[in-house]
Amino acid sequence: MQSLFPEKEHLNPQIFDDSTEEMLKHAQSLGIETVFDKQAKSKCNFGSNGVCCKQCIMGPCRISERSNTGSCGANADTIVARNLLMMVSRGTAAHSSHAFHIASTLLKTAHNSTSFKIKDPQKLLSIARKIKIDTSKGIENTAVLTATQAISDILSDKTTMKFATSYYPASVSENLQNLGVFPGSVGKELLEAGHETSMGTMADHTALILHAARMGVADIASLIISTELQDVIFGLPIPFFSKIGFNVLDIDKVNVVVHGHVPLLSEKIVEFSEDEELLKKAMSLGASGINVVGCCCTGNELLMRHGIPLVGSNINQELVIATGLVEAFVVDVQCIFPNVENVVKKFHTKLISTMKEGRFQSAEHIPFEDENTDETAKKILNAAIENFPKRGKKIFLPKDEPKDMIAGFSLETCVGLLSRINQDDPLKPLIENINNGNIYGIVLLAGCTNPLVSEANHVSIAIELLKHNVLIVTTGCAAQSCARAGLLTPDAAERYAGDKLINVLRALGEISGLGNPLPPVWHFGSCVDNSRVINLISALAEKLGVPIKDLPVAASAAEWVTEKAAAIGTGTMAMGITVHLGVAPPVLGSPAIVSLLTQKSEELFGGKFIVEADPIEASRMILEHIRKAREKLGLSGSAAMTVNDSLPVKEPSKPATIEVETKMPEPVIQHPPKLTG
Ligand code: BF8
Repeated sequence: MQSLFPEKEHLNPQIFDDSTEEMLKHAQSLGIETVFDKQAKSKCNFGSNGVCCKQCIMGPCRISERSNTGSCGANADTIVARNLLMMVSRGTAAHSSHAFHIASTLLKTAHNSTSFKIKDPQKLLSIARKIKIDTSKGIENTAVLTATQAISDILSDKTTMKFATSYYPASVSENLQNLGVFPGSVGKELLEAGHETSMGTMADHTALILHAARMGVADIASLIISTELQDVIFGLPIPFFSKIGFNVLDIDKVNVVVHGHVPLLSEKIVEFSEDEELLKKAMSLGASGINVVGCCCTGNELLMRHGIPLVGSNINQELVIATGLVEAFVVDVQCIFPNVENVVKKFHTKLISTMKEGRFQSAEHIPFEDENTDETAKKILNAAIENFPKRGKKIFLPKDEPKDMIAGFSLETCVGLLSRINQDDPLKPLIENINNGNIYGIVLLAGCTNPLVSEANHVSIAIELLKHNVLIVTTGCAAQSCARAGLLTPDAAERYAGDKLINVLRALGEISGLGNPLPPVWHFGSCVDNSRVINLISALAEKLGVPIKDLPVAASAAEWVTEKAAAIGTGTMAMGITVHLGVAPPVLGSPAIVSLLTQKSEELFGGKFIVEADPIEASRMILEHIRKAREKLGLSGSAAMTVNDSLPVKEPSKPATIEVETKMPEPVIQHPPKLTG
């Protein structure tokens, strides 16, 4: 058979984890094309620079040596800025549609018309107090008012989003208001963006970029709505031990993969996977049980609240099916490659779509409404069980065992843990350790895994920064990369954390009851849960009384792929956080836009984009950014460091300032009720 990978170079053995590479070879042997082949063949360089315009039928036009404008005279700056605003808008539409769905579900749940419950009334009350909603008329009424406010933030004709004004630090809101980039409702922003980017309307590239920033800020508020209200319905994340890898699929069980982002139905699939009737039926057909595993962010959501194992991130989705072990591949919305339709045709796997926004020509569509999630979950599990006897002989799993990990961090987890040190002022120990340099800075590793970049970048950056005592928090597919590299384990703390950070992790591990250091990389959940990190950073800024832009923090999206990542990155930057991108955004065709995003933005927002493909150089740039922030705040340990400094890792030079109580509380990290493997 002709190889699908005639140019082996892009399969650099260093850039894939062994299991992914093994699965890729297997898929290749079956003649299955995946994103790895397709991207190399399809990528367009004009589009990459952002100078392609498809706004009207005089075109499509592109800026090239032959013409420095489109047919209408739109120059590269206008075209690039318009394209970027449209990209950020689509990402925001995806996130706010998710937020709208969750808010509607909470509203219906409060009216008792779903089978969901208000699982965490305390969280609901804390949200309501934050957005200044009356809580005096009981939980249901508070839920109605909170959900209604969220819906109004998404769809009404307002001038400010309450979830933004209430959650962002005052200094951020004030700066955004002064710049005229504080969002009205998301719907209003989307409407105006659609209008401005239509042919012959906005031709001021600065105004377009400022609108992209405003849209990004609205996007972050949408993330906050989704995360906060999901916690109300499903409960807060709990730190869990779990596993990641293709081998979380179980040869003896009915395997159900849940993939996408909106966890409403998948929560029910997990719940009913333990239903006695269904288990009996599975056993009657020769299976030993039902095994639900997660892909992408739906997977992250279930991991955070139930410890459900992860089978893979965005670049693994086709390969998961190529194991031949998946009875049902159940998708909701976002980041689902249409190619999964082609791959399932080679196996017995049923592709089941469940939401009206995410349909596929040949998938079985089993839609759910909030009112019928129980029935839909059971129907899907039945379909998976009945498919088990049809499993073929083409099954394959890589050699490697799944990797262990600990996940389930959030602002509440951190405060809960730290309150065991200082009950009255839980953030104080964290701040003291940032002040004295035991924690040199905090960096968020976020975003996707990209087949062109592959997986090394998140991991390489994490390892470089950890050596320099930077605490890593992570979300989305980036978190899964780190997990597959074993960075979400106590062993990784001993191996990679710098000589000061390790002390902090050991002390926290002790107070958590883990008996080992905490992992040096903290999994904060799905991409929507980037809001948890924003909330943590906002809490630190408010506690210290400094703007976010002055904190020794940064974010990195080393392998970003999607419009949603563009929206989150833009919003994060506008809030004052410097964001590293490992893949250039489609703006290089306009030096003016490049300058706006990488330089001028720092004057306006305090945050800026750093674009650097090389992970080691990117780490150096991030460290330099943190060093300057520390210097400005007058914190210790601000001397310049290079990533090549070989820092001692094991023995502490100075004890961390975390005092550990002599009486150990109960462990906070839990084993999930069931784990495969
Ligand atoms: O929202 S990291 S590929 S799965 S966009 Fe998608 Fe990117 Fe993965 Fe989750 Ni986020």
